[in-house]
Amino acid sequence: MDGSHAASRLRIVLGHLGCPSAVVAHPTSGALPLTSFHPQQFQYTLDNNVLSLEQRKFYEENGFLVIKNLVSDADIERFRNEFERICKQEVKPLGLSIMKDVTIVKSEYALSEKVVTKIQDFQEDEELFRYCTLPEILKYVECFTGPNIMAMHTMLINKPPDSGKKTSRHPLHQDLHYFPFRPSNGIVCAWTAMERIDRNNGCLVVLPGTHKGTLKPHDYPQWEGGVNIMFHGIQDYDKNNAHVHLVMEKGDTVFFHPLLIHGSGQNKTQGFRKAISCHFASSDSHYIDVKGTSQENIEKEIVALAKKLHGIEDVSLQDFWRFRARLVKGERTNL
Ligand SMILES: O=C(O)CCC(=O)C(=O)O
Repeated sequence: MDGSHAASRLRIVLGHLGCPSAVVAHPTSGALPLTSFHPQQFQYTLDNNVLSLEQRKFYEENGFLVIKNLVSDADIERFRNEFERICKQEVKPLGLSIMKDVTIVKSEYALSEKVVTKIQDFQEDEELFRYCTLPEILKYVECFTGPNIMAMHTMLINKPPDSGKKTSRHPLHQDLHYFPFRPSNGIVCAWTAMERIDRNNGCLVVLPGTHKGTLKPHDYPQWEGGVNIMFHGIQDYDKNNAHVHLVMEKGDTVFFHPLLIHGSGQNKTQGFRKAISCHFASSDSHYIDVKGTSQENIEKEIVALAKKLHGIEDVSLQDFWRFRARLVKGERTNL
């Protein structure tokens, strides 16, 4: 089936449904050594005078960069308010996915902030989508994607207090596993802490330098307490690689490469730990067919879910991404 046709059909089907689908640190640039870096080898960042040389070297070497205090309190307050409105179903943005923790997914609890662990695909929610268009975010994104920027994947993560089963953890993974577009160096995630986030409430943990490796096979981890839907993890990685816990204050934003191995810990507090994020890609990127690759398992899962929830058939992973993708700067040249 022609991709753009499938994507527009998906849009129509979700339009008919008209409701959310019930699916389911701070190390600063100075904190890690820059020993093995050679200036002539810039391959993960572009020339545009936004990053200092030190920041650029840091990203090249480590695959992530934290920018302190980037998003204002006022904007974060607006994102919080909109998240509450979505949870109360006062607004029902088209295409939005609402996820619940595996320990409560089958319970009768009415939708509320205490039940929703993540919302994804808020591209049709004007208020939340503002995050993806903030000039202060795009200024940094452009250092990795270049001037033609697509917002590909949006999330607001509301990590719940752990029930004791450790299901609030996010297993170590590489985001590229979910993406059928390349090149990987033209993709970057912006992830903003909506409050102070540390090891107590489940901060991000990153394995510096792993963006230089390849995409590894992912699958559900064998966790006793259960695993959340789509939380695939890497089966095999170098356990000796340094693990860095990103302690971040409200408004701090980390930009990271889609091959960087990362995850997040348990939320041991009684609060709901919030972060907002978007994966951006250069619109000059291209889609790939993931059949026959390690990404085939995630394609099958997403396609099966679409069939189960919306009765949609004949869609590929690419169709979902075409449906989500929005131009936020420059020209839509390809994606
Ligand atoms: O915010 C988190 O806990 C981690 C989110 C994450 O890594 C993801 O959803 O891919």
